[in-house]
Amino acid sequence: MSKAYDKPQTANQNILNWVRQTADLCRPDRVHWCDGSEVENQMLCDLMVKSGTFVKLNEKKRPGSYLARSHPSDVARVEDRTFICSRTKNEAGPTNNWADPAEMKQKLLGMFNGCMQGRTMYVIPFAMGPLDSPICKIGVEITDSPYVVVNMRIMTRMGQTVLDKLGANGTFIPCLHSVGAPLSPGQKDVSWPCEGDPKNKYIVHFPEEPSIWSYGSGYGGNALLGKKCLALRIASTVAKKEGWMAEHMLILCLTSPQGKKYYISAAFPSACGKTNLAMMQPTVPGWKVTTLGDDIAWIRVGKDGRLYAMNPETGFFGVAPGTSAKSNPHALAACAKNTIFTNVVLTPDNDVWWEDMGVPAPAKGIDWQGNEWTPDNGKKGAHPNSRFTAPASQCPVIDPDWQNPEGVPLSAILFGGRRPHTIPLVNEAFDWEHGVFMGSACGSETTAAALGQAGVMRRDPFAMLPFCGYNMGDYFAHWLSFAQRTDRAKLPKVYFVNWFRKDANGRWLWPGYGENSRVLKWICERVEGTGRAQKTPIGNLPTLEAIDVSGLNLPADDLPQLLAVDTAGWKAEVEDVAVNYAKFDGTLPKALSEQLDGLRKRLG
Ligand code: SAT
Ligand code: MN
Repeated sequence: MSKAYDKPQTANQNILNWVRQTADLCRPDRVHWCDGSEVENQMLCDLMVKSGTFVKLNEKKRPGSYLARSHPSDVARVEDRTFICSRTKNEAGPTNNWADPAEMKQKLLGMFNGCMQGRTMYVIPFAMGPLDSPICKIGVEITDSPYVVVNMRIMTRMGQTVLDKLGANGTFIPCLHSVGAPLSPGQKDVSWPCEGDPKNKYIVHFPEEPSIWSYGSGYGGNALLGKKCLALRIASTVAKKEGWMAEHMLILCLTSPQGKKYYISAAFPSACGKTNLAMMQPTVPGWKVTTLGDDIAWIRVGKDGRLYAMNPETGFFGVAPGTSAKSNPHALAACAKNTIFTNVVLTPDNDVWWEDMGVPAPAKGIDWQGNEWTPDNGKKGAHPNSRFTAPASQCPVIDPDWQNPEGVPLSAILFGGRRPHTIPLVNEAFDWEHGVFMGSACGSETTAAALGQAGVMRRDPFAMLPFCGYNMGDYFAHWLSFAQRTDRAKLPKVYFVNWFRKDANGRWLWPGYGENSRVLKWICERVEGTGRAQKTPIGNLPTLEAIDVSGLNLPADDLPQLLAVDTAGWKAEVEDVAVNYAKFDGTLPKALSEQLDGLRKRLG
């Protein structure tokens, strides 16, 4: 390790003290302060190639890019090992794992004691949001994983510029991470060190402090602490206090043939197509989509009373399988260089491949577990939650305002999920309260983004079930409060969309991807007051002629099915939402139980 980087370039006593205390606790062999430079990045990548964590990809085909393979037990977020340690259980609410903060801290102090022996401790100063944004938040992640450092460099603004911004007196959110695999003297390291026992993994949030402690996993949202831990769980608690919102949403700009811009944010659960929608290539002639973010939006009331959304991240941590020239050409372009791939197939020419990439599988390759693989061996080559970490700046349709410190004014907010039945293609809320009801009633089939069974329908309000850092009943109330925080007429219109409908035989009813622009076009027309809709018991649905399906060759029956009100299905939906609402006994806002009753009555 180059000595030149070991000297902290900061006079901030809070950071210096915390780093010293943490080094005393974790007892690493070395401490490295990350400056975020190109030289440092290259040094770490070379180090990981040497240690076997990284495979350098073909420099001609995939410049500056690497492949990592995780331990088979460490492939996704661990929701059952994620804790919100607020003062009381009630503050964490019925949807979070809670543990007493003092007891949890004691337990963690024991686990972190000596946990970095034989390793280097990296200090990563990082910012979520442009440094000059009024809601920019600064964190410092301490980690023993160089893989985390190079990923954080893509996903956040990281390094010396952040220390400079903090100055001597600035405050930051401490984020402590360890893979939980100390090395005894002479012990040989493995390519993906982590805690082997799933029950010893801990992703812990202390919202009072605030601080984050993560132990045992090196993967994604468990380890890149700026993302779900800080920018969603902790930020949601800060946002509640400060009067803004931290949401699991993409942000896109749709430009009409007349050149008018409509900014739209959309909340879908993990691995339900946020990245694809954020970068979509519209099939409707004359319309254009540009991308501002694919996962997280921080939203606040702007000076003009409209809601402004800002992406706190600088990269995409996207699901690889299914990403193809058809589904998302711009994501493919974004990961053409300077990208880290995790758990995909290595091809014989040292490039990457995954299922449904839209190119033929290599005759043989190395699968995500490091074994020889052929397309006919009956196993998936890439893990279903394999990922690419790519700089947002490399997306060919990145929006010119994606780093605007003020964010962009929202015309519409979308909610959605994977729902094979009942939920129509698109449904417009009657008003803000009905829109908040729609968000609170979100459900989706589970995906491989979290450990556990995929394909099971669960309620995932606002796509925030795994990410809300406090009592979700209070979170619903916070959403409702925006009707009082600004002039209602300035609030974005709210929609529920569902690209995942199937017919009785399991056939997809809607082609999705770029064709979703047809739905977005209708939404813009509604914003303008020109789009046609009919009032139904569940919301304002487009009339059959209102969605532009020219050139689509949709079977005649499909659009009517996609836009029908399935009364029996909706009655079952209402009762299922009621079961979920019952969890929030005491904190469920009255406005939402009234919404549910209203819907029940309208369905007859
Ligand atoms: O949480 S991750 O960043 O690993 C991915 C996701 O679930 O959205
Ligand atoms: Mn996500």
